[in-house]
Amino acid sequence: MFGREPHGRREFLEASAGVLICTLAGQQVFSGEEADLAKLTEGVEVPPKVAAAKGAQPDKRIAGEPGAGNTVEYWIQAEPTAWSIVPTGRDEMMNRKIRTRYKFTAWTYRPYSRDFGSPLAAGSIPGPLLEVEEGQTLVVNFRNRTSAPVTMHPHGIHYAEEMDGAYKGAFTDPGGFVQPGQEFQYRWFAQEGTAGAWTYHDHGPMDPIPLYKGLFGPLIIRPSGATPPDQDFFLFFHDLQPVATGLAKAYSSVNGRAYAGNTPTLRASVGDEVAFHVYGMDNNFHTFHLHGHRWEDPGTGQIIDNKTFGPGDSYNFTFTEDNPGRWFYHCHVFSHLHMGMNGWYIVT
Ligand SMILES: [Cu+2]
Repeated sequence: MFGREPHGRREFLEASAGVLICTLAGQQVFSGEEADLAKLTEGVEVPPKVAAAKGAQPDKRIAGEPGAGNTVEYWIQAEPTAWSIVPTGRDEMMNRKIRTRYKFTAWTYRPYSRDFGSPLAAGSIPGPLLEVEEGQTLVVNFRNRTSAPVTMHPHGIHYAEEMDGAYKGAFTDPGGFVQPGQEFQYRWFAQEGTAGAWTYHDHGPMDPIPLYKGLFGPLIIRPSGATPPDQDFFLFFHDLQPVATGLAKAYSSVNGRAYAGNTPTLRASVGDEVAFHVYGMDNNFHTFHLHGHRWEDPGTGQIIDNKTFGPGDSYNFTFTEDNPGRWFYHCHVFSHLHMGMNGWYIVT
């Protein structure tokens, strides 16, 4: 394991990892090459409560939950998806061709119709927007078609311990260890006081590698009866590292894509009420910077145009659009910016 040729410094910076041994998924792996999750899984013991449950579904309701009829239900399957990080093959910010490889097999949360009848969309990074109002129960029927135990763990919403979707070693509940081919029904309650933009992501025993491969998505809880803004943008800032992609180089990406023209091109019109929901979904701190604009930071009341956020954060702000043009949004950490963490915001 230790006899490898070291990468050159340039490669090291580009990969921001190189061949380092690090602990991921509770085991030591080379951060500079793709982790073999099926193989790593062989070394993981099935937790006792998971083995005892034999696939039976717990029915865990939160006190105060309304009855049936006030439930929003989704069918979501975790599955491998062929994914291109740079579909145009170009970086529009620097007007250049990308010459390194940028395709890999992602793991995605893919939405299906009732009872997993048929897919509603292609698998994507991030997964589908889960939408619910305060006072409603969110039920997610989850099926795992990847090669490792994975889960869905939500932020912000209210849930019983059994619905946490987190691996906890010997204390793991069945929802925290959904094995390949198995299903689990998560039940989460959007009680009063949970309104906001949140995330859901894998929190299984291989954490964080399945998340690094794309298993995360947005969850929004709106106040009851609230009208959505004219534009609602959900942007995940995250690295796609060799340990997750098998590619030689790391990409700094927004929603699984790198470089303007590949990352989401956002569009709005003057007068629109515009809401941004920006997430940190890797091991880094990022900033959100938007050209030609400024807004009141909800936390401090200051007028700003650049905001730092960290792993697991969701940063939310709104403004009324007043400035037409072709603008950039990007992370202001320069290495991230130039490894692809930038995109267009076009206002007409
Ligand atoms: Cu960044």
